[in-house]
Amino acid sequence: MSDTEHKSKSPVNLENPENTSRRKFLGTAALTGLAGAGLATGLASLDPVEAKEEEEHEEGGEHGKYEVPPGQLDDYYIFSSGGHSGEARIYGSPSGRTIKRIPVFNIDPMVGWGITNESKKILGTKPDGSLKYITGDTHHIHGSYTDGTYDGKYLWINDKIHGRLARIRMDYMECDKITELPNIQGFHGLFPDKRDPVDPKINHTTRVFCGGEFHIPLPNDGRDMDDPKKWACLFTCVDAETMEPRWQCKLTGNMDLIATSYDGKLAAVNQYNTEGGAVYTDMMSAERDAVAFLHIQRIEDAIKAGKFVTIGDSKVPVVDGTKEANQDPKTALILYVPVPKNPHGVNITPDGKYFVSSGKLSPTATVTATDLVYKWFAGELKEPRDTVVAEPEIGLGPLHTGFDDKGNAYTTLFLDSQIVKWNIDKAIAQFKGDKKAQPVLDRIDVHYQPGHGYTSMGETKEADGKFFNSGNKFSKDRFLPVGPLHVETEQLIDISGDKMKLIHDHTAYPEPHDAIIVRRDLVKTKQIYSMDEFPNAVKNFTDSRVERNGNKVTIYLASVAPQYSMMNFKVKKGDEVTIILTNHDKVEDLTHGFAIPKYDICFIVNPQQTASVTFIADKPGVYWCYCTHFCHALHLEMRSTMFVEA
Ligand code: RUQ
Ligand code: CUA
Ligand code: CA
Repeated sequence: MSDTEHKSKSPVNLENPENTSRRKFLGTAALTGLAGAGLATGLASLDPVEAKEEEEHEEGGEHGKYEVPPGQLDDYYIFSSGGHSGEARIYGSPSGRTIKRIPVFNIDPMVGWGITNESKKILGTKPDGSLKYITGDTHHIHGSYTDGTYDGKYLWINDKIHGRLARIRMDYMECDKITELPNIQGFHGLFPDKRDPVDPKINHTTRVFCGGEFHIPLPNDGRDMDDPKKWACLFTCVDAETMEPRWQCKLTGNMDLIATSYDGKLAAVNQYNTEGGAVYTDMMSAERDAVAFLHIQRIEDAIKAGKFVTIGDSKVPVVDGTKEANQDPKTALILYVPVPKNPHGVNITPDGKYFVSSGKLSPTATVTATDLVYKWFAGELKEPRDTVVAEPEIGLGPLHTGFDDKGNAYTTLFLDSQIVKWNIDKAIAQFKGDKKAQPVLDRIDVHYQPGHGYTSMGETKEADGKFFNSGNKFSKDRFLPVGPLHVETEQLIDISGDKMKLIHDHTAYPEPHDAIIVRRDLVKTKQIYSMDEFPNAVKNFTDSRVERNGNKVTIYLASVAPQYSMMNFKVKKGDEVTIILTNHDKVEDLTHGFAIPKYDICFIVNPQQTASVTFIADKPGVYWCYCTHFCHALHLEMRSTMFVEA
């Protein structure tokens, strides 16, 4: 691609940010039926040709400035969800290079996730030993906090399909625990608390909050199937260390995304289906839905006081957070703040003062003040809406908001295919009646239909105002055509100046949602395992052996490039065979693989790691076990032979 072509793809017509032609076109189409029809028209009307024309009069771009030359490292990690691939991903930023894919809910034969006994134990199995689920849908990934910023210990990520929460330990960047939440379908938003909600001395993450999006009968065992009025959604609090659910709370309406306050005391959730609708027309019937604020200490006090029920087989206490049960602010567990219909996204400003939720079907963002939320809980405000301090019009289809360090917000506009930069103080002034206040400062086109957007360190008190990443849901013409399935576009935007500048596009295999941008100095990984972490490690080469116990056979194997510790081993047809392999290489990056043809075995062992597999030797014959991971000049020769005697 030539230099001029690069340049033509940079920032937008800023002369009159409110009125670019495409925006107008889409805007009118979308507004004609802001709900269902509008969404459809807005999408269909954006054809690549029209978008190209729009770019002709764009200018700017200092591409080289952001390049990460060969041998240089990126300044940031981006930890991203992988959508219905079921995985998590790590990119470097600003380069956009993919550094790692972390299998979580999916199977990954490269590393052996879902194949080794260790990973199966984390994933969960049926009584016959096969995996309970092989699918997952990750949307939201967030890190653990100490003192309001990332401490590099854990990441948490959701599985929307089966209602599971997974934890990734950040030293090895591997999933170490998965918890299935009871009585949940459509587990969508999650957020860790930023400090203990109850004990002010504990200034790090202690709990992870999980929102339930789909109403279901409680318990979902065949009862109440014809009576959606009885279905409900639960909010779940999971212990950050043990990963056990601590409690659940029943809400009126559903939960979409979650944000937590910097003082640890509040969790906010946006609700698009306060109607409790079972079909989408019902879900859009109310003019207003809500952002709900959960008072964590009051909920936990209620549990201590025994005011809870349990549901079905679950032992987890469930408190009643419904509207009817929480009329008196002074005792209410939850504040429901009405906001324009079907909101999406809720995010807190880095100074902790405001929660911002977007309209989705309304061209507005709603700003709620944290201190006013506490005033409501103290009984000092008349109406829940009195906590709202601004509701600026920002554009069509607003979804997610990121923040810089200067009091500005950056919101993705799905229908407009833009990012809008707006100032929170100006929005508040406008809401108070200042007619001259212009909250919207800038707009930039993105390609196309952005879903998530997030800023560098923007979910911490150390927001640095350098970058915004736009996670676009449609790439259309941005990359070489590869058949019907398009890759997604992630676009990096420089937000350090007055005007946003598009830096580059990178591809993302479908389909990332939320992500966080973390300064690299906050992440400290270990490059080599410690052999002691594996109770089953084959610690000495001389420990290599075949051990038989009835028809159960254990093969103790070790590896040092380019060989396995046994040239061959023998088992009998019908044996249950467990192979334990410890990699004795200590050199960083010296990973070995282990594959057995026809037995569907493939996994790796990183330096000093132990992994094991168990299978039934049901096919007699000679089977070459070989190293799959390039490790040595004699990598192809690195083999062992399994003889299965008939
Ligand atoms: S939600 S755009 Cu999970 Cu916005 Cu993905
Ligand atoms: Cu060991 Cu390749
Ligand atoms: Ca609704």
